[in-house]
Amino acid sequence: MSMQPTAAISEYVGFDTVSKQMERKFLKRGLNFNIILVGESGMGKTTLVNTIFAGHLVDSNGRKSAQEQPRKTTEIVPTTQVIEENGVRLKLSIVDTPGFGDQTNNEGCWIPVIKYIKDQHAAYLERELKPQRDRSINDTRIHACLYFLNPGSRSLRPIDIEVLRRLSEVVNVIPVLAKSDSISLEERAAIKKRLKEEFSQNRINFYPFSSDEDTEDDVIMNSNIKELLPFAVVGSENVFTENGTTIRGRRHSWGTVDVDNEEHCDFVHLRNFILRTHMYDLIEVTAQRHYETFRTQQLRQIKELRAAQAQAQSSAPQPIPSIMPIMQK
Ligand SMILES: Nc1nc2c(ncn2[C@@H]2O[C@H](COP(=O)(O)OP(=O)(O)OP(=O)(O)O)[C@@H](O)[C@H]2O)c(=O)[nH]1
Ligand SMILES: [Mg+2]
Repeated sequence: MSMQPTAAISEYVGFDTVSKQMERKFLKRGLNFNIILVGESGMGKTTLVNTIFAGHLVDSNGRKSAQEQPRKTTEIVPTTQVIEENGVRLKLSIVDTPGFGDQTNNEGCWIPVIKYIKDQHAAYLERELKPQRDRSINDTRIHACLYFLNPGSRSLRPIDIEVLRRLSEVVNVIPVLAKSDSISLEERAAIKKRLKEEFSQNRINFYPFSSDEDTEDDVIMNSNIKELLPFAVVGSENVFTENGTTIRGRRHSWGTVDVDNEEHCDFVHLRNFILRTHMYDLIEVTAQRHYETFRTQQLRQIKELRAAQAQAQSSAPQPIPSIMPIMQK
């Protein structure tokens, strides 16, 4: 009996499908993405976030329609909702904070915000250290912090410097120049330039950070982003028709600002940056840089505390235990 000639054996073994396999798992699990809004009162924080996620959100004050004006935010309120686009599930949390920087004494006004961010890290660490860990931990760590700068100040105020420094140590900060329709294009360019100089003079290091893993494309993309900072934004939930086209914008006596028009403001750039180009990186950098720093500090402190306790116990006379450590039931 003669053997059939074998067809050429393919060298393809198929591990390249791992990306599809990962995608399926990933889609099934969904994704947590958490944003915090920080800045002076009335700077349009609530409005901007409603503009970014237009139509997907019911805001923290329980407003259902965009026609109602946003109310003053008075406490740190996380709102979570699951939104879905083409089969991708996003569990989105927006943490709105009351405006600050408008009181005569702003000392310590950032404390609740920093505490909120660190509390989420602590909660994650606690769950991660549990002997029986949950298979997936509900991630409440903040992945991006939108910091609203008042266009009327024209430069960084001492309070901005203080808060930005502290925030950028614990979270990915994205600075925005709020209500950009209130200043002319020339003023906007001048203020942006000035703020950029002040960021660097005060060594405020914003996301995106450079990394060894960056490809040439990443380097170019990130330097374009840095060039745009702070994003000059306009927020609006009002949709109207003008000359036959539907516009989301703000009407002024001198004309209409279309938030989705790149010539009018950087809103589209900001939205694309957060959602379309950098969302996954924001999540990764939070875990690998900010959370890791927190985790290392905490574990070191626990170790030092234990060493100090052990030392105190060995030098002090041992007390006679009054009860047996394990009680019989
Ligand atoms: N001109 C202009 N007005 C805006 C813009 N964004 C919001 N506003 C208006 O500014 C007012 C305050 O907006 P909010 O979104 O409530 O501001 P906030 O920062 O959330 O304020 P607090 O919750 O008090 O901290 C509202 O009347 C908005 O319609 C903008 O980009 N340009
Ligand atoms: Mg608000």
